[in-house]
Amino acid sequence: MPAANDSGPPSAVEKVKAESRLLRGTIAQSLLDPATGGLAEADTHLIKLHGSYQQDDRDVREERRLQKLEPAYSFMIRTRLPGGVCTPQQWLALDDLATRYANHSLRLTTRQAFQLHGVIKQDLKSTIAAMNAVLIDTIAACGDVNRNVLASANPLESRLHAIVHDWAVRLSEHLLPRTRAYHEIWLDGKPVAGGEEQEPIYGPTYLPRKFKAALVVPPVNDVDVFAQDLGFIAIADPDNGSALAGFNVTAGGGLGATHGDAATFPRLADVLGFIRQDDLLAVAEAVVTTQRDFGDRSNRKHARLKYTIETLGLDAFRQEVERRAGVQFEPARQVNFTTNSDRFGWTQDLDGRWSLTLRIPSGRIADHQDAPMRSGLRAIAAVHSGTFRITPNQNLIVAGVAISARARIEQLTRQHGLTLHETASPVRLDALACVALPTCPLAMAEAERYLPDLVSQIENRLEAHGLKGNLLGLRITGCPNGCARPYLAEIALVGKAPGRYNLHLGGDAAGRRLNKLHLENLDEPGILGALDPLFARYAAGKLTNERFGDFLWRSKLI
Ligand code: SRM
Ligand code: SF4
Repeated sequence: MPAANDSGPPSAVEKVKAESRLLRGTIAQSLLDPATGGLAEADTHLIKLHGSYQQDDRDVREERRLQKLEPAYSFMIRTRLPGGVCTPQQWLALDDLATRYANHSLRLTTRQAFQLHGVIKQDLKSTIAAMNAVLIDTIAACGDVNRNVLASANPLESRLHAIVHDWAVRLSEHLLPRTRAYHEIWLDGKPVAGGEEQEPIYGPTYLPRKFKAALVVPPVNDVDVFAQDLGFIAIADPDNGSALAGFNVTAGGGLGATHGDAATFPRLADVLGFIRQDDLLAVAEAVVTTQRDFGDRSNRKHARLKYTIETLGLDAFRQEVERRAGVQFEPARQVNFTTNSDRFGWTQDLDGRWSLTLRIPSGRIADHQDAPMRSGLRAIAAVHSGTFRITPNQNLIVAGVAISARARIEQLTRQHGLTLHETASPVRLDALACVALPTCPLAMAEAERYLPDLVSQIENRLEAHGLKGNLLGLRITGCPNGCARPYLAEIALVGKAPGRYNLHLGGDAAGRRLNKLHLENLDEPGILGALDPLFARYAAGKLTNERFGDFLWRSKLI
């Protein structure tokens, strides 16, 4: 095997990690510094591995600059929640923290986690400690480590879902950092004596870049497995559909890109082959350590596993993983994915109980005048005895509802405007938007705040062409980093500048195909003007049940 793929000296972040004493840095001191609402520069990198980002309110950034004030610093906190499952008690605790310390909203993310926004430095420790008190941690939710592990959303749906969910939890635990820094800083844990601690999987500088893993149960590809660094596609036993034969393993997916930099690109994962389920942890660890040793530590824009695989070559990468894991990949098994969307409304679980999938626009749980969603979910949590499950499409499943409780929960959803799953158009139900402004420092344009209006405009155009009830996947992000996985959507808008977007077209309905850049730097009239004639062609020429993205490719319109 060739040596690591570094293209120059280690990046500044590598130096920060190396000098951090396993993620301690000076975070504890930074938290106590009254002179600023922010952290010391090096600590802003390290705190990500503890599950938090320093941000500032971009809506008031310029005003504060003119007043010669420092930016309005606050912190986003992200949970680690393998497969997105929490209890009603945990829900109520997070909801309470949103009121006490954050901006009165909870944000469900595209990786089945919660985010709190707007927590000030003085409240950071209390908030993280309160989360841990209800057994929700934030370690490794962000930063250069394995992040929250995704799993197909409803473990109660079949025995296979339950097995796969258990594997997601085991994988997440297996790849957790072993440093005690988190406990020392946030939970008043006793300091560890020098030399006692080790990071057996990561080593002292962790990974070159973020790392993401997902497990999926076909035919629903809700986790968008081909967008992940590492994926496990569950293969049912051919003789017993509720038993797990093993997994097809995928590697090297990733979506982040930079406008105008052809060396960065979205990439679908390759399939490495099939493994037995007992080999999952060994294979995962081998992929992680291969990336640890061969990933580019000099250029962070070239440091994800997808670039490591491009540089090494897929065969060499596969052989290295086999050697490290002591596992030979068998030929991949046949798999069929039909959709990457959620299925809304009530479904019955394996054990006879019921689950209700609710549409949460952009995953934002807040009280709006016409839809007091947060209050509604709090009321549901107070009477619910099952679990809540966040989907990778930012929606929410009220899971494991006893038949006797169904009517009460149904009534609460109606009282609180949680009924979009019954009233919204297919395009509105499926649409994803990343957070973007005002909290995301990388946003070039609006996403979450623009989505409702944008969808209304697109609904009008669809209706004009008789396509009102059509299924259509729309995703929007405020920059090319891809947090709402836009490059897999039939229609995607990727922020370029305030009010301006690149238009990508042609993803499929199941997250197996990247879309294509169609037009650049469009304002809203430009976007609608580009889509309108394509909708007209689609209405006139589509085959029965043919999706818009498929039609565009077949008709050579993109
Ligand atoms: Fe993301 C950075 C939000 C899922 C690719 N992402 C960010 C940051 C932290 C901005 C920053 O670095 O300062 C955003 C915080 C905004 C805010 O105010 O909350 C952010 N990403 C999100 C979330 C909340 C979007 C959402 O609307 O749900 C998702 C949180 C997931 C979680 O719970 O862990 C989120 N981000 C994703 C995904 C989708 C996925 O993982 O399936 C991707 C594309 C897949 C991938 O990683 O390739 C994604 N986020 C990025 C990137 C580009 C990485 C790259 O390889 O270039 C960045 C920028 C970076 O890392 O430098 C980024
Ligand atoms: Fe921020 Fe860009 Fe991610 Fe949107 S896609 S949350 S704008 S980093």
